[in-house]
Amino acid sequence: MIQNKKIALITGIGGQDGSYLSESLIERGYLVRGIVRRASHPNTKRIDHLLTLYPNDHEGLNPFTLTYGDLIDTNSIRLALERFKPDEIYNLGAQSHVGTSFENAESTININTLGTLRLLESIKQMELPCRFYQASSSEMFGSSLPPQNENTKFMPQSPYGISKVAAFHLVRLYREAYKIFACNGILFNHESPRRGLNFVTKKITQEIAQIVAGERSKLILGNLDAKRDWGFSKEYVEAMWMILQHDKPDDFVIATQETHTVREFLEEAFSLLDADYRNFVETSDRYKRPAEVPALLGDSTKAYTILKWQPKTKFKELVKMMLEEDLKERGFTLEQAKEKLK
Ligand code: NAP
Ligand code: F7E
Repeated sequence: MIQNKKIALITGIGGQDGSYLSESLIERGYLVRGIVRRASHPNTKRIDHLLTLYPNDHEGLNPFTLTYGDLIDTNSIRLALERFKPDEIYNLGAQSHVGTSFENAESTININTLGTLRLLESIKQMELPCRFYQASSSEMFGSSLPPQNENTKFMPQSPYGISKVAAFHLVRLYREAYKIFACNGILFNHESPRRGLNFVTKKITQEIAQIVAGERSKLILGNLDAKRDWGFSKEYVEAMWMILQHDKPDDFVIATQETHTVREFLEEAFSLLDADYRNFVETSDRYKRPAEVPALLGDSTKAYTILKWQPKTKFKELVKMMLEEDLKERGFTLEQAKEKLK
């Protein structure tokens, strides 16, 4: 705390959620501090607007400051904690792609599970009086039947899911054994125009925009029958903050309580352009996973009852927002895009 300003440290600050959370916390008057990995090419595209507003060349009361660090590097984590002395830590850093986790299982578990352990152990050893948020995931439920809530059994179906289950239990253990204010937000899929390019929603809306712009003719996808509960990232980061403001540390499911197949996402997106997805979409085994999570549908009654958190943006609005944004980037409105696909 500096002059009554709370300090929040975010890992994964350059990711989809990290960027929205940074904006939200700065608006609430926090001093936001972030850990980014050193990269050979800039990995801060989603937060460059904040770096322009608040240049990274001084610290003190600057609302936004970054430091290099890595969840696989304990020393870098310790240094960041010692330097910033955060009141709240949001652990959003992860190898977050489920498909990739089958091929990069070891690094996924190193970053997602051991990275969480490195943070918790540092907090414990340093006796840091902070609150800790862990980005847990609906992927932990795996093949458990929907609807899923805080009491549903974890049956993960990927190295990613397993990495998050182990991290979930570490958070619970450090809360109970060492009285650390550590919480799990079990968030169902959440998307936005800032979503990474190889997640299915963004892949669909971006590649439709490319078809409209004449840059490609087909969209090639994997399993179209998987069901997901898709919400809007900007609203989900509010839930993260609310979880840490609650008077006791606890775990919460965050979801829209609606589920749709990938096929329905395609149907909705193409119908906004008066087009039939079947004319533009092919499937390939290349994008299918060795094991799949068939259906996710969250029951977020606990978050609604205790935190009063509720999503506003539902499926249709989300599809439209993402498609419009990708079309806009290529200079098209929905109406102009319709003409192009005729
Ligand atoms: P994202 O866009 O993939 O962002 C992940 C961030 O983690 C990136 O900034 C990435 O940096 C960083 N990172 C990766 N490896 C790191 C390492 N070794 N050390 C430090 N930082 C590292 O993910 P997101 O969608 O914002 O999700 C945020 C968190 O919520 C993740 O933990 C994810 O697993 C979890 N989650 C997401 C969803 C969802 O639907 N979005 C649902 C449930 C849970 P680089 O740019 O350098 O790669
Ligand atoms: O896949 C199917 C795929 O990669 C959704 C992450 O944020 O949410 C996300 O994980 C579904 C799956 O997200 C393609 O098989 C079909 O059934 O967009 P996704 P995800 O795997 O649900 C959870 C909650 C997280 O925590 C994760 O970090 O779509 N699908 N065809 C495809 N998926 C991709 N990526 N690409 C395809 O071509």
